[in-house]
Amino acid sequence: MLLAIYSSKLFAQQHMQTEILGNTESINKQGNVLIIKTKEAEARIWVYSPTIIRVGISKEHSADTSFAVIQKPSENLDYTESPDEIVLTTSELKLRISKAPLRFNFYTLDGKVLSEDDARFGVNWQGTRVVNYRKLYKDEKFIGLGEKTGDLNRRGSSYVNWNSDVPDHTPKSDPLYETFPFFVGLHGGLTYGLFFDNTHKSYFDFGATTDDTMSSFGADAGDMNYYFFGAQSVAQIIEDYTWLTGRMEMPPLWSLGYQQCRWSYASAAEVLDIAENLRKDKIPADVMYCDIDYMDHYKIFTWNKETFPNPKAMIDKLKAMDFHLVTIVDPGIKVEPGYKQYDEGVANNYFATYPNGEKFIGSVWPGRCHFPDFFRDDVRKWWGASFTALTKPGVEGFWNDMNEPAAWGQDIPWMVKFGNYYMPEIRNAYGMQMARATYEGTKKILGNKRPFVLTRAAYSGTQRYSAVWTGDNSAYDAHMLLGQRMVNSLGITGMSLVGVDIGGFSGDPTPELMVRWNSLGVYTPMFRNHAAKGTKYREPWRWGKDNEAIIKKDIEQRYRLLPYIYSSYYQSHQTGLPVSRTLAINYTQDTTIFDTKYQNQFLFGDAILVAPVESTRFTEDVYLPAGEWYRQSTGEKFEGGKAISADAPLTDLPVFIKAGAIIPMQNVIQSTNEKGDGILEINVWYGKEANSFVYYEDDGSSYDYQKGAYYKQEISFDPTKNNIVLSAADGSFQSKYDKIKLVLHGFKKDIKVKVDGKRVALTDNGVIFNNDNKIIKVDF
Ligand code: MIG
Repeated sequence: MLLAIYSSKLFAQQHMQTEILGNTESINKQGNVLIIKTKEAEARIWVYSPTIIRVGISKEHSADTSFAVIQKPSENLDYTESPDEIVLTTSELKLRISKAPLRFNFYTLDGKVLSEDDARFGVNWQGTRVVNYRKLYKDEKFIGLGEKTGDLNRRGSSYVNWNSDVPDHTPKSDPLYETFPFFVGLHGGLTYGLFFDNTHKSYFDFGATTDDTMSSFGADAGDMNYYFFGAQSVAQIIEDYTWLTGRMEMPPLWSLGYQQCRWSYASAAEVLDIAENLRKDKIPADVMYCDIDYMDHYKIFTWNKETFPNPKAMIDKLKAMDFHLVTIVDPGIKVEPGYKQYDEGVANNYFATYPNGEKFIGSVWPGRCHFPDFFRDDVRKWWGASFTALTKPGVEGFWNDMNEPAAWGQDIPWMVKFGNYYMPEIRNAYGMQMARATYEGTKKILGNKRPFVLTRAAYSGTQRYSAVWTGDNSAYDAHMLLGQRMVNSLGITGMSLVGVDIGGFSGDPTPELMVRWNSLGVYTPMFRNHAAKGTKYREPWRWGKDNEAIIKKDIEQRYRLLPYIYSSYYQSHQTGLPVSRTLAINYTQDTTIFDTKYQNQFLFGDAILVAPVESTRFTEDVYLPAGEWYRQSTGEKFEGGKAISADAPLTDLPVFIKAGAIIPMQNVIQSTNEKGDGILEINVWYGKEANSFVYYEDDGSSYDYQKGAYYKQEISFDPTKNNIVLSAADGSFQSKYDKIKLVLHGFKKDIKVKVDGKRVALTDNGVIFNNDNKIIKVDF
């Protein structure tokens, strides 16, 4: 008898159990939360906004914390109850909850299905592992998840989130460095979003392995905690998601210029030499980087006394040439008594430990290292204050690397503790918390100056603190295209300021690939040339005179476009809409844009369509969505809704302008410090439909814009009224452009133009007038 009980226990231990969320046992409203209990778990439902409903299903209801979410639920919670179901309604959405078994099904107000639980399996557990199976619709597509390999449409693919250092990853590798558990589903002409806010190792399957009947998402542990977004456009879903998780502040203008990096410029002399060369060859640039070799034995917050003997003198010289310096920091603090950060960290118990309290040691660049516990407020403050070692001599940008966190061997023991958390619970948020510490600390030190922070590892919400780049890519064409898809995908998940290593980190690009990739870099939100140790030098003049001329011309175009780009960042700051936008944002229902042939194309800001092209191809099929388009370089006009064959020589990436576009530009300057000729060139491309653009400007470096020191002007084009109107500017900032030049593209040849009622002659299709900060009306 005893033996029988004993062996059945053993049996239970050896075999995994599956528990499926069962029947409702009680329903309770407590304030603004609806609580539904079943035998297995407890579900809580909150309404965050009319288009955002949160469902939290938990076995134990641990503390309700989030690294991502910055909003509180609303007070509204309206529902009705019948014997079979609970129906929760907002002004935009309906959530029908079936009671037995407990399942969650979302509809539009007029009853169209957005997303339903799989009636059989819904939410279920195996041990601590929790999964939600949802119905998969025949035509359903999926986009999102941020930095992921694969196609734009993620249908038929599965992914894992587990922040990892993956040098030499391929266009198929997964997981990579960052975790953004947010996707958008598209079916039947409808849209919805879903954010699974759980930092454990997580899993998404978009019909890859369930005979095309279910999609699923889940995690190794933690709650089934998700936010459902029911807005009926991808742009509105992104706006809602970034309302929930935060938006970026205005970036320093200099960070939008050309950035020159290498692992590593080995000495102050070399850094200065590269900067001087950029100026000598008149290649516009704003940023130089120091990678890990500027440090003394890779000790964070130190300088190598031999190779960088006088950092301030070096940075002063860079500043005199209008360069800003970004330096790298890694999380690993070298175990070395006498080293300030080590001593302070040990004295205050700032480092991660084993369960017995012993400090964890992992090996990285400095050798044996401890790892700061960035989940603690006091540790973040300490880390942030340490940046004075870099800010004192004048560093203004802070590059956070290796924060997955990486250690040689790559698998930090799961029993390592960060405060009360074991590593697997929060690994995916470590990099984000490091970037947060860096951002909050340097912002405090720099006073009213905007720091630039760049991080490799990230979690949802990182846009509040930092830019990201896509890690160690490689110098071949497929990687260039993959990088573009990742940039576009990161944009869906709230990350607007995003870059890839232009040229490919590992390996050596051919001159053609370098030139091509640089021309794509013009239209990459963050434009940084970077390369690994051991590769050939990558700077614009290393490719022969002819190639240098192309690279230079393309970088000049980036600087010409900065007024448009900066205004696009203002949109990201205001609405969360990214600067690089997959066509799935504006042309969601056009199935052709998901064709793998066209899936890398994107809109850069509102109106510039860019088609990435491999370096070995000199004509390319480009799909132009509905509407009319102009080739930027030739002005040739095309009817959209079809693919065209576009010339694509290395000198001319296929770039198209949407009819009706309003694109503010400026003359070529060598850096964002330079004032230029004082003329804001507003390009209007004729179209049949009215359009408007919000032009935005501020000092580009301080937070005064948050107190009204900006210049904001609406520019509208109306072909039915034959006019273009510039509104008076909003805000207290004085524009740096004292003249405006209006340039008309695609208008009738013999057009007559009046500015504020007075006839003026067109020169080079343009009219020029003073920027007196009053309404200006141009009739044509
Ligand atoms: O183990 O700092 O992704 O951009 O140049 C490699 C050296 C560490 C990885 C980063 C890369 C950087 C490199 N780092």
